[in-house]
Formats: sequence, C-alpha cells, structure tokens
Amino acid sequence: MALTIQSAQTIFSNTQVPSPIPATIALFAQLNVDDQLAYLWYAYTEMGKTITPAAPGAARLQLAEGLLTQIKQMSREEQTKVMRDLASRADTPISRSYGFFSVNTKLAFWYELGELMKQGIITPIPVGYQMSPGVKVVLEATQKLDQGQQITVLRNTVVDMGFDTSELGPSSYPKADKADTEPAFQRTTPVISSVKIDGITEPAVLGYIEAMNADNFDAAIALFTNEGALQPPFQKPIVGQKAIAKYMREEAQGLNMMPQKGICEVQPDGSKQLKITGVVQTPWFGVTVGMNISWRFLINPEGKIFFLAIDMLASPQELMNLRQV
Ligand code: 45D
Repeated sequence: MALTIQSAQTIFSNTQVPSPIPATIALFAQLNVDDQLAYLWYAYTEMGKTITPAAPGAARLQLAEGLLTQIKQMSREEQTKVMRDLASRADTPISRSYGFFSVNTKLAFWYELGELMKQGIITPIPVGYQMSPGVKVVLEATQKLDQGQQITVLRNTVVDMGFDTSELGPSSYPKADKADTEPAFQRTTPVISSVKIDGITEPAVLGYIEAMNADNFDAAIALFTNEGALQPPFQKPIVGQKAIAKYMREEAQGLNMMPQKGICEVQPDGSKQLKITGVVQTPWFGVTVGMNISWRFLINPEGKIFFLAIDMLASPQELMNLRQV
C-alpha cells in the first residue's frame, strides 16, 4: 500500500496529549484589540522577570527598520493605531509590509518596539485603556504554561498579526523579506556531532538531528523523499523538498535539538514509524528555555523520510510517555 500524508499524520496519535497552547491562543483571540495588545505587554513584561529574548542582530533589524523609523516619527495616537491595525490584521500599507516579513523579522520588529516601549518612546497601551476581565483570564491561563509553551504563545500571536499576504504573491511587495535574505542566527551552543538517542539507531533520524544541529539544511532535506512532508507544530504539512528547504532556512536556523529517547515500530511493508521525545532550544532564548517536543517520523522501506511531524508536548511528563496514554 502506498504511503499517504493523510495516513502518516495519524501515526502514534494514540500517544498524543492535546497541548494547552491552542486553547490559550483561542482565549486570546476572543479579546478585543486593545485587550490583546495589553495582554501581550503584560505577558511579555511578566515573562521578562525570568527570561528575555536575545537582541536581534543588526542585519535582521535592518529588515524591519523602515517600518520602525516611520512608527517612531508618529504621534502617540498614530502609534496606537498602527498597533491596533497589526493586531486586527487590517489592510493598511504598514500592516501589509509586516505581513511580508518572515517569522523572525516579525519577532525582531516587536522586540524593538518592546525596547522603545520600555524607554517610553512608544506607548504600550492605548491612552485611557481600561482592562476587561478577559485579559486576566488569559494571563492566568498563560501563567499555568511552562516557559517553552509561553514563548510559543507569544510567537504564534506575533506571526498571526498583520495583513494576511499569503494570497497576494511575492511580486506585490518589492523588498520581500524571504528565505534568500534571511540573516543567520549565531549558534550559542557547540554542536554535538555523534547523536545518541535511547532506543533509536535509524540512520535517517540520527542524520537528520546531526544535520539540523549544524544548520546543514541541504543534508537534512536530502534525507527526505522528493515528495516528503514536514509538519511543524500546529501547522499543515509542508510538502516537497523545495518547500521544506525554504521553510527550514526561514524558521529552523540556530535550533539546538536534544532528542532523548524513542521507539521504532517496523511495519509489514518495511516502512518504520518512530516517535522520539526531547528538548529543543531556540536561538531567541538560548539555553534558558527548553521546549518539550516530539518528532514523529515515517521512514519508507528505502530508509528515506516520507513524513516528519513536530509536536509540542503538553507536559514534561510526556517526555517519558512514548506508549499509549
Ligand atoms: O503586541 O525538527 C510587546 C521545526 C507588546 C523544524 C510585544 C522544529 C506589544 C523541524 C511586548 C512589544 C522548526 C519545525 C507585542 C523542529 C505586542 C524540527 C512583543 C521546531 C507582540 C524541532 C513581544 C522548532 C515579543 C521549534 C517581542 C519548536 C515576543 C521552535 C517575542 C520554537 C517572542 C521556537 C519570541 C519558538 C518568541 C520561539 C522571541 C517558540 C520566540 C519563540
């Protein structure tokens, strides 16, 4: 029987625990725009008492500089309007430009706005703002998450902001900031070249982790079948080597992957299903924040990766939990 992406998506589904991240984001999405901006400000400053993102490099900030310069020159009211437009995904020139930014440039843009807010150059919260009770509910839900989940909530809300440019095509914005202009992240930790995962000897898996930890995306992608798929957390599968390569260059740079243990089940057709749990660090937070995740691999009988899903774990206990729950 031929492997399909649809059936691959369901491997190990009986071992998965729903993540609280989408539930928290759903609560956030119900807030009105001003409450959303206030929530982000409180959540970010609260988080900042224990962890802070690394300052984005000059090359990355430069991609957002045009917008930041415009915003700095605005009145307080205009600045508030820009932030409301971003949060409500309005169709405005600034909101469109933002929509074309890569994930990491969007984060760098807000990082810089956050710095300007701390300096009092930009108002974090609209003048005369009155907090609604809903903000407290979402903040309390956020406090219950571990740090890896909290930074994922912030990241995903930032990614969703701005006008949705996905239907517009690359030509409608001249300086499209995409994979070819994506600046590199500095690696903070030394790369471990001989990967060891308890219970796993599959060469494609070990080779994948080793390549990713060296930002060697060409080597990682060569381990996939031509029509192979990568499914990042809370996303649809990205299909085909070319699309995966573009995604990796934009979003998988500088990650530190520390798989711990896994299981491998050989199927009658010779394909293998593997589930590995472990910890991933993002270059934004370095060694201070670990994200508990799992990798679910479907390897074809020829030893190539047909499907790989990355899932955020609901709890650290789940790291241990590879069998049915
Ligand atoms: O609105 O094997 C203010 C893949 C207030 C690849 C603010 C992977 C106003 C394959 C404070 C200014 C990539 C899928 C906002 C593995 C306001 C693979 C600012 C997984 C918004 C393992 C807020 C990788 C700010 C993973 C500045 C799981 C927020 C990577 C900044 C996960 C938030 C990476 C930042 C994550 C969050 C990174 C910098 C979750 C970064 C999060």
